[in-house]
Amino acid sequence: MSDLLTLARWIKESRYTVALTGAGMSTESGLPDFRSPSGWWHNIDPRTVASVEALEADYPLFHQFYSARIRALADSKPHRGLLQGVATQNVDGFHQQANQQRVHELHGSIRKVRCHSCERQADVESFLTGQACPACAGRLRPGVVLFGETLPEGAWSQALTDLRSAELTVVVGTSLQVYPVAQLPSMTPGRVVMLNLERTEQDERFDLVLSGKAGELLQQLNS
Ligand code: BV8
Repeated sequence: MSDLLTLARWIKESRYTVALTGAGMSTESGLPDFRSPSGWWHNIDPRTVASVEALEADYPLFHQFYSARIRALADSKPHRGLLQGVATQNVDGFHQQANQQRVHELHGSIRKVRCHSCERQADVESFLTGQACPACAGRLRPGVVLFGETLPEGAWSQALTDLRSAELTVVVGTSLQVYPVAQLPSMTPGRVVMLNLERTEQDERFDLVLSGKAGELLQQLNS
């Protein structure tokens, strides 16, 4: 039986299926991932733009990087998956746009902006136009989890709850290089299937590894 048919059978058998997704889930929607040759930081250390240190030491570079990320959203739209509950590292909001229920945003959202100093919410346009916080003149920033910051507690505990009760977890489009999310596939008692373009260091652990484009494979499973 082909691997795709095996996965289709496992999905049918599973009473609780969860997906753990990464940037590869959005490349077919038009957004680059991070670590592929055309990714946002193929040739750079992400900590130089996506960390608290970067925000504090070189705000113009930080601002330029995240403005480009926010602008890229306008040219992209989600493709539909077949998944029931999703723990995602993605900050693009595409799972919700595709009407997915129970989405746990483990790395926050780039569609929300807040002040880095007083945490007051601001609108995305204020960030894009380079304004300071209207309340305290602090630096505005997107609501993503930068390197060195902790993950949102609610999203993390809900993702853990889902994974611990999952009979099947499908890991989609992630290099699994960023912690603590990279540990999640080992925290579920159920079957774990990896669906990715490239091999990852954790491939040996999975019950099944499917190589290919997420959008195409999920489409085939849907049909
Ligand atoms: C923290 C900002 C506690 C947001 C991002 C343990 C060991 C070692 C290091 C650490 C550790 N624990 C913590 C760390 C440090 C650090 C870390 O993980 N470092 C790594 C790099 C070594 N982690 C942290 O700092 C985390 N915080 O642990 O807090 C703490 C705090 C202080 C002090 C002590 C403890 C915070 C992590 C925050 C990460 N934020 N960026 C943004 O700008 O978006 S990371 C960035 O990577 C994105 O957020 C993204 O979501 C994430 C994961 O990337 P992927 O989604 O996997 O993307 P990637 O490009 O890598 O892979 C895509 C894959 O898809 C590829 O394999 C490709 O082949 C495939 N693909 C492409 N197209 C398709 C496809 N597959 C299928 N179909 C396709 N069409």
